[in-house]
Formats: sequence, C-alpha cells, structure tokens
Amino acid sequence: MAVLAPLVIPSAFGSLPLSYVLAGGTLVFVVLSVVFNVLQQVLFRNPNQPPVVFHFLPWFGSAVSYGMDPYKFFEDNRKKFGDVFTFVLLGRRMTVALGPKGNDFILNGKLSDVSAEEAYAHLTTPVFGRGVIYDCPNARLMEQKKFAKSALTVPAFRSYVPLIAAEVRKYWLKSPEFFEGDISRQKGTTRLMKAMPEMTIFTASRTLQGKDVRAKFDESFADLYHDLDRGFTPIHFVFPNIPISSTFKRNAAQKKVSDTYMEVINERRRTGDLSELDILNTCLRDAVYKDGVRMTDREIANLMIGILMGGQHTSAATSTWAILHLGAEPELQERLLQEQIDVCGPELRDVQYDDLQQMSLLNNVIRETLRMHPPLHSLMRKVMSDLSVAGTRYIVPRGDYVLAAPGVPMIDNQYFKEPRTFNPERWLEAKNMINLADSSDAATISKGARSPYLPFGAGRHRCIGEQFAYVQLGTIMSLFIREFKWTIYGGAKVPTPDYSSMVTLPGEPSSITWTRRTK
Ligand code: 81H
Repeated sequence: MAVLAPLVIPSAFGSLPLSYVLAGGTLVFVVLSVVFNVLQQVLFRNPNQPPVVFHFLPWFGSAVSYGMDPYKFFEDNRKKFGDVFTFVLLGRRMTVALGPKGNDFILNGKLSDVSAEEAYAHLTTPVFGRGVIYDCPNARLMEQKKFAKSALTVPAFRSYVPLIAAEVRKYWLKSPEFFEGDISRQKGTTRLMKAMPEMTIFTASRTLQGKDVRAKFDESFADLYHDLDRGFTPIHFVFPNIPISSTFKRNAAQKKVSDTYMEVINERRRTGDLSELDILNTCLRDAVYKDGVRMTDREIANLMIGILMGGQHTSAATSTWAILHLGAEPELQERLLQEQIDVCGPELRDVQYDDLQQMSLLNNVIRETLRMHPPLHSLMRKVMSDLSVAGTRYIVPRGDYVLAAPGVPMIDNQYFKEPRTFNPERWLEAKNMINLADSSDAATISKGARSPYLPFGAGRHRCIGEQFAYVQLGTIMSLFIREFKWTIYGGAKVPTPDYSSMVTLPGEPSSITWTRRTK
C-alpha cells in the first residue's frame, strides 16, 4: 500500500481527499451549533433564570466584548437587562449582579452557596502550590489569613517604611530606568510597567518576607519568579494545563521557588533568628490551626508565594496608574510636595510610618487611583446550590458562576460626581464619599458590602493587604514626589485600561519623562 498517497474517501460526488471531508464536516458542525445556539436563545428563555446576553458562538459566548472592556459590557447590558444577567464566557455561565446589592449578594454569599476556591483554584494552585489559599478548605484559608494578618501590625509597618525607602533608592541608583549608576543624571524617561513591578517586588519581599528572601531576587529568584508570573495569566485561567512552554515553566518554577523558601525556612530555624517582623517569621512561630494541626514548611512556603503574587500585580498596577495621573497634573505634584514639607519639615527628613498617616492628600491620591482603577474588575464564585436572587424571581442554578464587579459603582455618577475625573479632593467631603441616601437600602444590605467603594472586596474573602498597600504605595510615592517632577511621555493623556492581563493595567506606552527636583 502507498503510505504517502493522500487518503481518499468515496462519496456521492466521487472521491474526495480526507482533508476536504474533515474541513466540510467541521464547517457543517460549526454552522449547526451556531444555528442551534441562536435558536435555543431565541426560543427557550427560562423566566426563572436571569436573561442571557445574546451571543452567536456557543462556548465562546460574550468572551470578546467582555474581555475587551468589561465595564462597557456591564453598562450596555445593565441598560438592557438591569442589574442581574447571565453571559456565557468560554464554556462557563457567568451571572453578573451589579450595584452595592449585587456585591453584597455575591461577596457575602453563604459558604454553602458560593465557592471562591471552585472558581480560582485551577488558576492559583499551579502557581502558589498545594495546601494553601484555594487549595484547602475555606476554614483553613480563614486561618491562613489570620496568620498573615497578625504580622501586619503597626510596629511592623513602622519597621517597613525605612526598608521600603532604602530599596527604592537602591533601585533608582542602579536601574537604567532612572540613574543607572550616574547620580548626577538630571532627567530621563521611565517605562513604568518595567520600573514599578521591580520596585514592588523588591519592597514587598524585603518587608513581608525578610532580608534573606529579598536577596534571592538578585540571584535565582528573578527569572523563576518571572516564569511563575507568566503562568498567572488569563490563558491559564481558561486552560490551566494547556501544553505550552509557559505552563511547563510555571510548574518547574513553582517547585524551585517553593524549595527555595524551604531552604530559607531551614536556615532561619538553624540560626534561630526570627527577629524581623515579617510574615514568614510569624508563620514559623504561630501557624498552628485551631484543631492543633501545624502548617507544614511546604505550606508556609507556598503561602509566601501566594502573598507575594497577590501584592505584586495589584500594587504595581496601582502605583503605575497613580504616577500616570499625577503626570497629567503637575499642579497636584506641587501640592503633594508641599504636604511632604508640611509633615516632614522643610529639610524633608526621611518619611516615617506616622508621617504617612498625616499625609491626607497623598492617601486620597491612592484612594482615588483605586476608585478609578481597582486592580480586579471581576470577582467570581462558583454556585454550589441553586441561589435565589432577592427581589427577583430568578434562581441562579448550581454550576453557574456569579460575578461581582465592585468597580461598577465606583464609576457610577449615582455615587461619585463626575466619576471619570481624577479628583482626590472628592474624598475630603464625606458626603461625596459614600452615598447611602436611601436608608431603606442600607437595612437590606448586610456587613461590609454596602459601600459603593470596595477596591479591596468584602466578606470572607476580603483583601488582607489593604494597610500594607497604603504603606508601600505611600512610601514609594513620597520618595517619588520629593525627587522628581514628571509628565507623561510625549505629552500623552493617561492611557486607557488594558483588560487582557490578570489585573487592569494602563495600556502601553506607560512612560513618563522626569526631571530631578533641585534640593
Ligand atoms: C483576574 C481575576 C483574579 C485574579 C481573581 C483572583 C485572583 C487571586 C477575567 C487574588 C489576587 C487579590 C489572590 C492572590 C493571592 C492570594 C489571594 C488572592 C479576572 C477575574 C479574576 C481577572 F476576565 F486569587 F489570585 F476573568 F493573588 F493569596 F480574567 N487573581 N489578589 N491579589 N491581591 N489581592 O485574589 O478577569
């Protein structure tokens, strides 16, 4: 038999090569599934379930319009359907519940009704490792958050501020984005999406995890961490184990980074030096669950990966957005400098934790940045048992996902005047902060999720990193304001958001042009 001759299939039209038959079959299949999918949406609408956003392609559903601009997608569909609707996203049915009530419904959902680990573990576990965060029962996560949180005290923050400042100065001096060893440099251009992630990882590792962990980022960790990072992307959210190089590199890097933390742990045990106020030391001392089970070293190692990864993308994105907004408003930079002088004196002594608490304009800049650019636009939970939506006849069926978008009220003019304007001043007027005019609403909305401003989420999964983020961002920004004046590169406007990454990033080129302030 002639092995190399193309396979030929007999048919009504004579003989066709196999490839034609396959292509034709695929085409027929696609056309039929599109037709079926459309007919099904038009003919069978379940009145007891939320309306479904119309889509031509089965499985893909609304992936393109949601993925390009989720806020526009939410707004468009809110006009059509109201606060509650369902859309198909890459094989999953996502039910959105918008507004403060929707946030409360999802973020304060009962543990037996909604599960974060069922929504996120396939993304996070291959990156963080086993036994922690979403790879354990929720009760364990609650205690892990407590262990980590117990390290995030005011005395710890006091010790962090000078450590952050030292890391920032060291980075400026050596980085080509700043002085590149030439301290006399008076002007330059900085690609923020390069500089801010680096400053974030150096400052977070130094403070939250200690000198020894920080030192690893000058050696083995930098590349490994990069590989881990590239496994923390939307493609791996959809296809956790897609056989591409980033998947294999992610898996290898997870093991190596985790092993390296275990070496650090062993070394700290050997020397008995647990003096630094970092989370690793707190866990080594205190991480015993209520049932008497102690976290293993492996679990502590993996928790360290998760904590660093959590702070990394969110903080780097936020500092970048803040610096871009200030770049568009030189006058605001001058007022921030005046605040530095007012709080730290005309000699501008080194900033301390207690100084940061006095810098209301600076904190309002961070607050306003998070209002306009919360790092996570969508928070998801898997529905574990049929869920009825209060005030509607809708039942969200088990197996669906629910999606909260805390960023939606934050840009709604019902809650924030001129929501698209960057105006840190708005936070000075309490009445502009949280509009709870309708107190009958307040009564129906329970703990924590009633605010229209939730950049750190709410409920049992609320972020524990908020105070640390303010310390880290506040210190980095204080130094920046003292050292530089800057504008957005090429006189451009603040870039539009890019939603194709894990967190909402400014689109490229996110560069600034700076000059040194003469002191
Ligand atoms: C991204 C997400 C998403 C990203 C959800 C959850 C997480 C996270 C679209 C995180 C991030 C929060 C986290 C850690 C470490 C940790 C605990 C939590 C989305 C939707 C959801 C894009 F379109 F779980 F991974 F679907 F990092 F220990 F892709 N990350 N996080 N970090 N700090 N705070 O919640 O949109």
